[in-house]
Parts: sequence; C-alpha cells; structure tokens
Amino acid sequence: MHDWLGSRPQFDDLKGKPMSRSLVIAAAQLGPIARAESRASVVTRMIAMMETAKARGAGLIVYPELALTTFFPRWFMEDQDEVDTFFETEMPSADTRPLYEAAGRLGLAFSFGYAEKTTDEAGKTRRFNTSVLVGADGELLLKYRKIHLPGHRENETWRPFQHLEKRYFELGDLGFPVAEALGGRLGMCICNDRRWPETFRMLGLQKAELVLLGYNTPVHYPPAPGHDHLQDFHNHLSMQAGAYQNGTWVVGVAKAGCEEGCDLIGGSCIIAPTGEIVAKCSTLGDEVITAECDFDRCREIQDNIFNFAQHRQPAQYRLLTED
Ligand code: CDT
Repeated sequence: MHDWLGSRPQFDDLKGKPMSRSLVIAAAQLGPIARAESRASVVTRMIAMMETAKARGAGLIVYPELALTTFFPRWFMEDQDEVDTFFETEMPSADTRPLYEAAGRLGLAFSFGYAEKTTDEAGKTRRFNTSVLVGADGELLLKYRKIHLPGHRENETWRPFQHLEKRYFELGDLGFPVAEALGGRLGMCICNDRRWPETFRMLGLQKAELVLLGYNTPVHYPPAPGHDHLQDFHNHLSMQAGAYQNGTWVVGVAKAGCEEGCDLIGGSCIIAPTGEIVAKCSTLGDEVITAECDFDRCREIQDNIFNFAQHRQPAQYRLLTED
C-alpha cells in the first residue's frame, strides 16, 4: 500500500515520510475521587480534560477504569443497595450525557470505565467492571468487560483496605474483542488484565494496533508489602512488554493520588509498538498527555520480530489453554 516503503520496509525508511494512519491520542489521568463526590462533578472534570485534549489536536481521549466514582472495591459492604449506588444502570445517563454532548461538540471519540449493572435475557441481574469506546457521534464502537478480576470475595479484616472486585463483579463475558475504528484496529483491557501476557496476546492475535486500558492500582499491596516500591515498575513493565510483544500502541491511564486515604499510583502513559514510552504523566492529579500514534508503525514489529505467522509455535503452547 505504500509504494515508497517497498515490499519489506526497513525501519529507517519510515523516518521523514508522511504518516498515513495517525491519530493524536490523549490519556486523561484522573486524580482522586472522593466517596462523596457526585458523578456530575467528575463528569465536569472529564469535560475540562476533553477541552484540553481537543486544543492539542486529539481525536481520542482515554479515561481510567471505574472513572465515574471512587474505587469502591476498597470497602466491604454487606448491603447490596449500597454497593449498587456505585453502578450505572444506563449509559448514557442523566449524569453522563454531558460527556457525550461535549464529545459531540468537540468531535472527539472517548473511552472510559464504569461499573455496569444490567439485566440479561433471562432476567438475571449482572454486574461487570466495564470499559466502552464511544465515537464522537455517541455511537458505541467497542465494549469490554474485565476478565482478570483481582482481590478477594470476603471481608479480610487484617488488610488496611479491601480489594473486593471478585465479590462485586462477575467475570466478563465478552472475551477480548477488537474493532476497526478511528483508522485502526482497537482493543481494550482493564487494570489487572495488563499484568497477564495472555490478555495482550489475545488482542495481538487479532492484529490489534491500539490497546486502551485504565487502572486503579494501590501503592500498597497487603499480601506482599515488600513489593510496594515496585508498583510503578511493574505497571510500566507489563504495559511496555504487552506493546512490544504484540507490536501495538498501548494507552494506560490511571486514577491516581491519595483517594480516601489509599494511595494510587499514577504513571499514565502512551507506549509505542516498540515498547517505548512516548508520553507520560508527571503528577498524581487530573492531567492530560498526548501523542501522535501512527498505526502503520505496528508493522515494524508485527511484520518482523513478532510476525506471528512466521515465528509462533502454537503447537508447543498447549499448556496455555489446558486447565
Ligand atoms: N483495579 C485493579 O485491577 N487493581 C489491581 C490491584 C492489584 S491486585 C489487588 C492491579 O492489578 O493493578
């Protein structure tokens, strides 16, 4: 498709050439959200970041996991009605519609996470940790429900705070979908998913060119507190490896800072298919970073060192799918 590249492009050939499938992407890190902060207030913060992103030429803005509320799995709640106050039963809702309207006005696609409460065909109530990608026109382009739910189910009182995702959410039932959108091939995952190479490989096998992900990661990990100083390292290690080993852009976006007494890491960043971080947040508050992402750069990796068709040996990987 690119005459000037020849049939087997060398990396240097890309320098100085016009970029053909580029998208300016904004990562919109959110600072802490208090338990008492309303969704309307959070949406106002998100819209302010949309304006910043647009001023920097972005076509897509990416927000964190569970972006509309505080990270509620840190608390044990027996009363399901109380738990449900953190869930969305419709999207958009009266509270979130201004976000959709702002995106329409600015011509910006957007992605964010939220706690989704829904009813299936059999009338059963389902609760998921969900992310959506929405076009500027409000069209739902992609939906993902978190598969690797970390933490525990019961109240573990020895912990300084809980991590009850296994209690409040069920396993995502949509697999790891990808969509052709915004000029590229896009997939999503959510927070703990990024630590699992299988997540990125599932998306890589579908030729994803961009993976969007949000996270809420406490600095303190109660089962292994000796690893607390490694949280930022493990965050970037996982995402950079996922990007490189699958030749895909990765946009990782934190909810950061001291939220209800619990410190969350920041480090939101945009990672090139080579695994290099090309933009990174430097605060623990609301902060927008942007990078121009050329989807064609995925070829540098996907057609060469990680050309799956040429070099993968799936017959040798059977253990991966055996229970
Ligand atoms: N939100 C989320 O998945 N957080 C986890 C915390 C560590 S496991 C308790 C993460 O993987 O970052």
